[in-house]
Amino acid sequence: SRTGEKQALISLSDKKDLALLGNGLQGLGFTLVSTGGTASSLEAAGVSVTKVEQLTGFPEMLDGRVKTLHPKIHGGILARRDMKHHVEALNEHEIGTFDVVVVNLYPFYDKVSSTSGITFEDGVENIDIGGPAMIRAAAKNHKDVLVVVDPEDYSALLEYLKGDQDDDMFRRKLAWKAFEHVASYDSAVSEWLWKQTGKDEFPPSFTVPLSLKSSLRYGENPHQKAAFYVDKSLSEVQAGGIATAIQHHGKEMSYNNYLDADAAWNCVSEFENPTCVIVKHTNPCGVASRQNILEAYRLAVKADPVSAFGGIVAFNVEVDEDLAKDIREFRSPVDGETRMFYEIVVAPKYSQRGLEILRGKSKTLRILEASKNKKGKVSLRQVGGGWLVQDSDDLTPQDIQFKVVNERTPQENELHDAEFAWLCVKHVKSNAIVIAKDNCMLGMGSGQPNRVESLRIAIRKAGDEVKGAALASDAFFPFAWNDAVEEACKSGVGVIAEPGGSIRDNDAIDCCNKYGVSLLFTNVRHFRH
Ligand code: 93A
Repeated sequence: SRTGEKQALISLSDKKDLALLGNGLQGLGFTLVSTGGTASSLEAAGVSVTKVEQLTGFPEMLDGRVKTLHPKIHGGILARRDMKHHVEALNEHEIGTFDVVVVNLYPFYDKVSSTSGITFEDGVENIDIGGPAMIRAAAKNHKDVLVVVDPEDYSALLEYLKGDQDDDMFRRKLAWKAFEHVASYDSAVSEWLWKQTGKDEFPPSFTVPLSLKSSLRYGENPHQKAAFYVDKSLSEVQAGGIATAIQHHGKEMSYNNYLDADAAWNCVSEFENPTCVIVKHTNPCGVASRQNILEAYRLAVKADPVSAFGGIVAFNVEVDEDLAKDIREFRSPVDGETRMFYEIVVAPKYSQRGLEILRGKSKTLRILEASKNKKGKVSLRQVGGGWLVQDSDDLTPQDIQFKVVNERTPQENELHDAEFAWLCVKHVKSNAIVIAKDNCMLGMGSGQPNRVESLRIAIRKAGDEVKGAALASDAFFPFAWNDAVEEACKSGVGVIAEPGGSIRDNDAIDCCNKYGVSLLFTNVRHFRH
């Protein structure tokens, strides 16, 4: 090969749209140089190609570990075209330049996170060395080399090459994307290696490879810029949750929409029976489980129709025709007239008719189809100058013992109500109080800086139905007499569930004995700050 000839270097694991790329480049007069597998695929697509080994005079060796690591490749990428002695060196060693480098890497994260599992040796073999070297070299020399790592960019590349305008910003953008590709790749490798040291507990490796999913119109408020990133450390099959949800209809998701949809989806996903959760500002304001999901939906709205208006409605079962009709038509229990309005509906599935009907409710209603969140992930929160990391709160009532600590043994149904309230309270911002009965949340108090205030709000919302209901508190009661426990007892609840552990636990026990209320200690706290 001679300098001056237009050459493109192509080495791809993901061969998507390779024919389009190869034919496009060939049509533009490029000579294509490729590694073994890529060369075979190009030939199969009718594109003529020079093998890397023909260029280097070396075979691909060491089981492919050394394919492209050669001065004839790297010299051709890295040489500065504007420096005389660089050009002279190329001529002296008969090295041709590359104007285009298209590489994507061994599918490392899919391999190591595949459910079938792979051996340590296989994992190591999947660490790509030559690919990142070419990508980094081309990105460094982006002034003269166009570097592409994403099949989505093939058309833009070909369009660019067809034109005769040079555009530094286009080149820089490709270089940025190239380094991002390599960085997230290396993050995945380091995270996996960290786990192989047996230290997959804490602290976890901090290289969460992120990839930009979309820019958002704005953040929490219109004057804040915002964007949404997805966690690339999991393969698509493994990743669940709101980040991978499919949007079938409606206005673009906003920053707050993502937060609220996440809260609603996380909460509803925890219930076994058909359940509806309605969320407002990340707090559930209505939760109900019923064998009949229509009933559950109506009860969840009725729990607090004022809050539910404009909320996020989540289901853990399919939205079928009947349910969709009800979501469309149901009138606010506040005035019996106004149709309920929602920002988002989230569900694991929609029947075809169900989806059609919901689409007809409004142009803006966002309809999301989500798959279950994976347990055992870490949660990250930002504070000024740093990040806090913790295991996600995966405990459910099934993992917890509800221990009766006073004289009154609760009825079977009261115990069940306490467990239901417990699952709800876990998803409410602290200080959190939930009152529930018969698989339905009747009232909740959230986010108040003292527990008594949250309790009063919950009792007020539950109204007359509080009698005989279960009350759950996300943390223990610091005081009992003339305080939250006594107010709860006086309201008429039948059972109280709380973690216990206060130095005044005995006051809480005595107080519940006096009023004939059952007291359960869970030994587990569900703060949510
Ligand atoms: O084993 S490597 O790290 N050694 C290399 O020299 C090398 N050069 C390219 N892997 C290398 N590659 C990778 O091979 C590329 O990143 C690409 O993902 C893959 C393409 O191989 P093939 O064309 O044989 O399918």
